[in-house]
Amino acid sequence: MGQVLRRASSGAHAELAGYAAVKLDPLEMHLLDALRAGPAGDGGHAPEAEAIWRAQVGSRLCDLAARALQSTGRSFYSIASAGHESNAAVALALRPTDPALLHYRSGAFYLARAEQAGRDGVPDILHGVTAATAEPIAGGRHKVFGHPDLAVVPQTSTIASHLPRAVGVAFALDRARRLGVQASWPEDAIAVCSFGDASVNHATAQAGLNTAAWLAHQALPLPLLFVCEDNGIGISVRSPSGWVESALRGRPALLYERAPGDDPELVLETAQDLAERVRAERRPGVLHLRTVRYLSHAGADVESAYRTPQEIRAEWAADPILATGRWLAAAGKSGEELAEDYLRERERVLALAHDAAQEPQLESAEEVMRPLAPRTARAASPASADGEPVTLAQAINAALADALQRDPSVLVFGEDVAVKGGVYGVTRGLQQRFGAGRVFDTLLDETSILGLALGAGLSGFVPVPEIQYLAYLHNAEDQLRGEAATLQFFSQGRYRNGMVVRVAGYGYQKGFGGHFHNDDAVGVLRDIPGLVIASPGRPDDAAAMLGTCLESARADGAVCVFLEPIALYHARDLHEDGDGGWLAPPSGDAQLGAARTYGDGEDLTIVSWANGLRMSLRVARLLAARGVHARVLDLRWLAPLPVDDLLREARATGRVLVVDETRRTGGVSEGVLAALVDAGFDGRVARVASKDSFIPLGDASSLVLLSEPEIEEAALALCGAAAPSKA
Ligand SMILES: Cc1ncc(C[n+]2csc(CCOP(=O)(O)OP(=O)(O)O)c2C)c(N)n1
Ligand SMILES: [Mg+2]
Repeated sequence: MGQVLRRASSGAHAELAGYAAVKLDPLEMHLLDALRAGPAGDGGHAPEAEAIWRAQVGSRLCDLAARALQSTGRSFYSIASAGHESNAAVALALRPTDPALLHYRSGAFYLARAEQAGRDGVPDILHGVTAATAEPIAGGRHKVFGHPDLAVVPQTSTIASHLPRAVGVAFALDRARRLGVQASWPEDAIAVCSFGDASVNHATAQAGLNTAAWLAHQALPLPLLFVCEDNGIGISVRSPSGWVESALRGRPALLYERAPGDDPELVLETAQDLAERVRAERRPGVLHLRTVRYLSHAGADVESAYRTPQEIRAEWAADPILATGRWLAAAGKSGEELAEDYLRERERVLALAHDAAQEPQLESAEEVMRPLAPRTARAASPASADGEPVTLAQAINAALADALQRDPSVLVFGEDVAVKGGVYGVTRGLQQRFGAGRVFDTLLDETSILGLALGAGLSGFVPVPEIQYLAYLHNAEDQLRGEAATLQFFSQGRYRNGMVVRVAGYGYQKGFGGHFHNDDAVGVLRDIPGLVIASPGRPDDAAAMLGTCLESARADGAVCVFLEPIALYHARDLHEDGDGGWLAPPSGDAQLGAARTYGDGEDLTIVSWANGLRMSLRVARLLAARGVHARVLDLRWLAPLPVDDLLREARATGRVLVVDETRRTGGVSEGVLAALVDAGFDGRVARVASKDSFIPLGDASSLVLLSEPEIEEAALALCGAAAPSKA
């Protein structure tokens, strides 16, 4: 029996050191006693039970090793999979190439899948626990389950935040096949995501489940297996009896099956049946896996504060390892053999834990940050050179058409983008031209729109989702911040989700719409590590910058936000009515992170972007008439800020006025001023910005938005010239 259940033995036995003495946990003692007491059956062969046993025991022992390491300060994260280990059977019901986005208690799933692929996953988990650089996916940045060769994509610890992405992965699977795009997964793969019972209530989980059902309701293919690992509790709060089932069962478009975690054989059978249906019918299903939770919520959680000892002990009888032991016993293993096997594996895992604690951790900020999505100074080859002069909206439309034409993996989607062509006509005609497979309307949920992009980007597409207004990005922001921007960081670039998120934003819509259509909150984007923020004001820049963003998404996996000034979409003129000064052919050159300079005035450098650029150019002309010669620097990129260009133009005049249409607090000008100070710029500096207010309806909007007279006044003051008369 030992031969059947043994893994390759580690040479680490010799280094057991202090860990050899780790006392048996009462949970282990119960397990061993119960195993030994069990009757042996008639004999036979149960290879799946053996594989499940190995994964379950390995996972449980990793949990216990994490505790032992924590007691000596060598573990940094000890949230256990203990009690959930029947999820190993779910892994066996799937293929090791099926993309998996796992719950933090899916350790046995991970080990079972690793073994399917011929890998011992125990060191992977232990290296995660000790934040060792040897950990195969995050390299010491987080304790996750993930591996590039196992199609296991690492997840953050933000509960349920991976469900919208999982929907996106499943969506991409069949869309890739339909469009002939090379996907990251086999054509007949299905996606799987697991999560806890309390997490079902989270808005993000609801978004994922709802979007899956919304797609399936329309008979769109969505091969996704949701696995709810229901231990009945979320930290200390119990899920109301029957609630999880009613919340998961109540969606007719989703298949639903439940399985008891203390019957791994039934879990396997149920998961196999359900996975087969999901695979064959290309429709989503929910496996409701009832489990127990051992070893408290996590390391620092004192379970006795909310559960009685009797209650805790009562769950020991439902130990999934014991259940698999009984399955094996029925196939002829003796209880003593099983107990011995457990103890031998215990010794091996503790030795590996000891080894893991000796492994190096990350040692420099540079090392930590290396896998952040790179912001390479790329520039797309300029689009059609000498076209007709067009508006900003037309230029973006042309650039999208160009991208769709050139690259079959580009997808354009969002609310109202397809049939209507966007609220402002920016995507008009694209669906007719490129088809509903590539340009499509989504449901009304920004979290799900970004989730589709996250999954599609991960699967080989270059998604271009649209967020209709900046104000509506905020309720979905974690999908960008916590998910999109972190993927390369937590996977050392082995998984990527390059995308270009188009967002319509900023104020100046002549009183229309109030705050929710005139939002200026870009601070929420500027601090996201690795995120690229492009914000063009002019048509030529917009086309070129969109091309650059797409190239960065494709080549570097860059996550780009393309922030479009609504008020300039249809602007034609710059100084006078009919001058056509804001029209330009949709060509140009826009290297990532490179600003653009207008004029060579030597008295003052005005630094701005988007609506502020147009206002600044207009003010510069007024200033010239008063003998003050300004040059205007269009930042164009809010992240990375074009610091070199900024310094060059600042030093050329010695005076800088930052014209910031966003709010004074948290606005872009704070970053510009800080960059000047950091670089030791010793000239004169001032800024003007919009007020720290939400933007009201009607004419009152002009009371809080930055105006041209304010810019002019500040410029003159900075240059020591007389202010214009207010007449
Ligand atoms: C968005 C978010 N809110 C709160 C938390 C803190 N938190 C971590 S685990 C957890 C409970 C989750 O319970 P459940 O979904 O049942 O999973 P379980 O831990 O029981 O497996 C909470 C509240 C979090 N990680 N993410
Ligand atoms: Mg729970």
